Amino acid sequence: MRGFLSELDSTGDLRHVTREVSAKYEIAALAHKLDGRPLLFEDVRESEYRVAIGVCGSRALLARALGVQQDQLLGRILESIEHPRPYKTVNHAPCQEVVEDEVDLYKIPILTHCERDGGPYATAAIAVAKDREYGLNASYHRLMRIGKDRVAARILPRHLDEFLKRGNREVGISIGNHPAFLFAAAVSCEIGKSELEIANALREMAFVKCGGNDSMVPAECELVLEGTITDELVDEGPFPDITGAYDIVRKQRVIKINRISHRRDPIYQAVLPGASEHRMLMGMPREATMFREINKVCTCLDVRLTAGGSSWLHAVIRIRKERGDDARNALEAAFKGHPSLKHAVVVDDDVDLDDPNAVEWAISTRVQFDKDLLLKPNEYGSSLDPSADQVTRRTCKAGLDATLPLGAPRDLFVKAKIPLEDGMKVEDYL
Ligand SMILES: [Mn+2]
Repeated sequence: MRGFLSELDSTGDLRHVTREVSAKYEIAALAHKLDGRPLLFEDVRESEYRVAIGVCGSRALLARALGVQQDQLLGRILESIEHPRPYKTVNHAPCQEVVEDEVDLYKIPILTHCERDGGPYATAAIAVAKDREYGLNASYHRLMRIGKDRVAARILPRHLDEFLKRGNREVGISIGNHPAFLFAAAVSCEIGKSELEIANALREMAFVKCGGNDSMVPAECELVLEGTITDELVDEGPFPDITGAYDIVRKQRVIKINRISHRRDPIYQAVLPGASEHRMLMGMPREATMFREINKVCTCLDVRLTAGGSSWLHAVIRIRKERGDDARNALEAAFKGHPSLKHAVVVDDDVDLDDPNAVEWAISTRVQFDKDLLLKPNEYGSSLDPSADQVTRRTCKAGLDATLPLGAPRDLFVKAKIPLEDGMKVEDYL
């Protein structure tokens, strides 16, 4: 992460906050006002650490971190998921420069974000666990600090949970990571496929073994919490999820932290819940899987999970229409590529899917609802949609075909062009 922050500094894209701020609400409040922009807080009242937030807060930042153009992102991501690359390991690593004599989580500026939060929460914590057969797995777990050496961890029934059932309790929790690792850890792939290798395929990076267990963490990360997942259950939450609305309180496991190591002059990293960084990291891997599925049935040019749909529930799909049923097939494929998807609109290649007004324009001028609306009642949907049945997760999904019928008189549907506008510089006139 530190190298990427320097790159951002070199172009003036990292905002430094030198004024003293509190880890309780104040950092979250400013980060919320400046959503999407990377910030470095240099003077935190409660801690010696600096705090970075929003490091990967936009597509432009992720593209820059991975060294690709924005329109190549989804392709690059799919390539790394399909062709993970074995990484180098090192014996000495910056993240182990300083080993704390005593574990004390109160020295770390774990932020308190929102009004009703159950406590201070680590939001950019990536836990790496090891299994003899499956190898190393990396996944995000929000961690609520409940003591000097204890956190409550939200562990969904996914890979870490499966590792636990197989008797693997030791984790290396990495905080302060390069966008490539932040992104790779957010990818959902099959068990046994290592997110560490996906990260290394996105951008070469080395890993180091933890000092007190057999897990591995990125050598260049800022801070490592080595812990043991216990059987003790405590109330975890409330805490907001990707939609920005509060998630319920659940009984979750306690992780006992046994060892803390970090870089000299460490930087703690946070992701603001529900903000653009959270939405991008969680949503973009699903854009990639939708992109893959839709391209199996037609020519898909790009996919967006929209900001208004929390980068999770609503999508816009841009296709080059070649057959009459392309849009319908694209919708079905999108629901397959992202099972939590609730609503999708398919547009033609002349519509800018990053402009909500352009998408609405396509809906307003190209849709006849009796023919173009696909309703899918009683589907299994997202747990994050409060309007879905909260017990069964049943929901009604909808797709909209906002593409022109093949053979429609295109002249009636495209925007009129003003001849001199392309290449015109407004500065030459004002
Ligand atoms: Mn996994």
